[in-house]
Amino acid sequence: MGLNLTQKIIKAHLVSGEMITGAEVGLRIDQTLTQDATGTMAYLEFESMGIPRVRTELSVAYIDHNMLQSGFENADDHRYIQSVAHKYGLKFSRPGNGICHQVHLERFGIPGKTLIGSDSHTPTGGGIGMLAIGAGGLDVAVAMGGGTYYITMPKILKVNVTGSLKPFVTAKDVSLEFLRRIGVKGGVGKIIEWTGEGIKTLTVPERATITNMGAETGATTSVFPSDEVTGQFLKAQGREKDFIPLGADPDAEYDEVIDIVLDDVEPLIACPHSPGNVVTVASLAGTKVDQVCIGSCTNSSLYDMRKAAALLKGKTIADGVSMSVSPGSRQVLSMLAENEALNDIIQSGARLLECGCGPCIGMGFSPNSGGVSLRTFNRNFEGRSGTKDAQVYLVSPETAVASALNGVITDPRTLGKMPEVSMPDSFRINDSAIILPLDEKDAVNAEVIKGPNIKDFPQARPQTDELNAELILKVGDNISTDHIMPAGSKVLPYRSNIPKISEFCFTVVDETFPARAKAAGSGIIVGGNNYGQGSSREHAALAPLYLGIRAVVAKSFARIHAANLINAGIMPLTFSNPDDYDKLTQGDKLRITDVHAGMDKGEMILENLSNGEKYAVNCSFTERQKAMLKAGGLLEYTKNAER
Ligand code: MIC
Ligand code: SF4
Repeated sequence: MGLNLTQKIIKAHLVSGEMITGAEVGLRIDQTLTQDATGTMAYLEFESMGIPRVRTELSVAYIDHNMLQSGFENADDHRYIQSVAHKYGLKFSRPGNGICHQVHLERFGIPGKTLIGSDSHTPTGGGIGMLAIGAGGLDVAVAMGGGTYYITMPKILKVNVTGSLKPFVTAKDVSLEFLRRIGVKGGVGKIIEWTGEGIKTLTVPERATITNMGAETGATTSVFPSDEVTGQFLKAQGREKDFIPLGADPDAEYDEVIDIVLDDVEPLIACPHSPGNVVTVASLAGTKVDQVCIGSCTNSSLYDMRKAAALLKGKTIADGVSMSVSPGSRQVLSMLAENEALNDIIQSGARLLECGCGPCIGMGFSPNSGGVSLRTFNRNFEGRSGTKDAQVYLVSPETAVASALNGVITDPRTLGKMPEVSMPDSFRINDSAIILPLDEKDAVNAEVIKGPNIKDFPQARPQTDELNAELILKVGDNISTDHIMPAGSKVLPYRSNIPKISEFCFTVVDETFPARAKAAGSGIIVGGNNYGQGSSREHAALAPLYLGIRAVVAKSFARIHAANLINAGIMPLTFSNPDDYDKLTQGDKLRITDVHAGMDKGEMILENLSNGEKYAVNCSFTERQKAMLKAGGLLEYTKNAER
């Protein structure tokens, strides 16, 4: 039997385990990336491991998230990361050089390689046939040190693509169609392989939009084969030497198959407050729009920007609309500037923002109160934009422009004829904003620069055999990491200061949580389905750790967050009977005895001392995870293993 593409890449990088669905596999990691909002923690963790030099083929530190510098904090973090990169052998992508995923795709990604990144949209690299996975900062730190990265061998879901997209229908609409079909939990435990005749009609930026937004289904990652289209893209980036053809064997097997006929896809829109709330654009036509944003790692390629510019050409956006355009990289911006495209954007009345995440993570450009914001981004969780009552919708660049021009949600097919936009034969190559590290011998004495806002990460606590804790917070389904550890321009500057950032933990849901948790000293959180969906930010585990959280009991967990909890020494436990969720009340006094024996059995008993009830909870941890929890997290476990 032949292998599918995922199996081929995993097989070539397998360090431990067998490729059996559900089993733990250890992977050798070729490349890592970090961004600044998760990078400071990752590098503090890396430094504490005492390894003199990164041991990957390539590690890149990007600055793209915390770009507004309204105080010293973000600038200090940038300098810290730059100094670490310089000393420990990483490439450093300066602020303004672009969003990590876009730049990595352009300049560094290689088909068939493994990449982990401390950002959940790392799967963007799957657009050129990489096995690219989002992970917590600590996992990335370990991989930088040459350590193995562990995942549960996922099911492989094949998406068989046929046909071609109609004018004004885009890869973003394909992503939204996919989300409409499988939902925000539909990809959990799966890798999504895009294949079939239809993918030949999709350019690399379009493929990258699709793999990027696969993250919103909860999938481990998404991947396209490396074919002629990939080869052309790499050649145009002056990187033909990085190209290898790579795809599934003709007789490869898959766990599931979904068919997508591109001709049948329509312009779609995800409604507040979930990327999975997808309806047709036509069904919302006429809804008044206050703000439109084009950019983010989903839709900021040169291809997307050129399409937006072509549609804006000679026109002016509606009076009631405030519009931003943030190109994904310096390369994109500079190529827009080479012809009239940039001018077409500027003349339309749109505001040009710098190349970075910007409004996507609430780093500026927050909507007006109650405002309707149409964004070409990938997430619209409540409050993420920085305005709690904003109504954020996710759309394609085409729908965004059509709506900006009319001032109301508009099906872009009403715009007439789609102007011809193509991919360039060669991109403008200028890597001067990538700073190279020092030579190993010069690096020995190089200084790491730490600003006063950079504090040590919290010490994890080993899980003892008996846990007594209060049910400190009970939340519902689909709690995102944006609920647990909000972002935005006011909070993000504290990403390197866990004591400070923990004051914002869960405040979107309950403002009293940080103080109550800290006072209790030992707490348990109870959640519904898909707890921790969204980002990879390990702060959503580190801040609860700092506040005394010892376990989270939920109906189900998102992959990266569950891994981050274990890395931080917090137990993610699931209800054996989901109905028991209803029997628990915030404030209950809880106890788990025989924690260690329970870990071995895969089941523990959660006692509710407030009403005498007992509930079974699952904990199917691997041997490695058990050892981590007993040691007090991944860092302690790694240090113990080295001793
Ligand atoms: C996001 O899109 O949610 C982020 C901000 O890029 C996060 C990382 C972070 O919180 O720093 C992600 O996707 O992992
Ligand atoms: Fe940045 Fe937004 Fe992409 Fe996250 S989703 S990496 S915040 S652009």
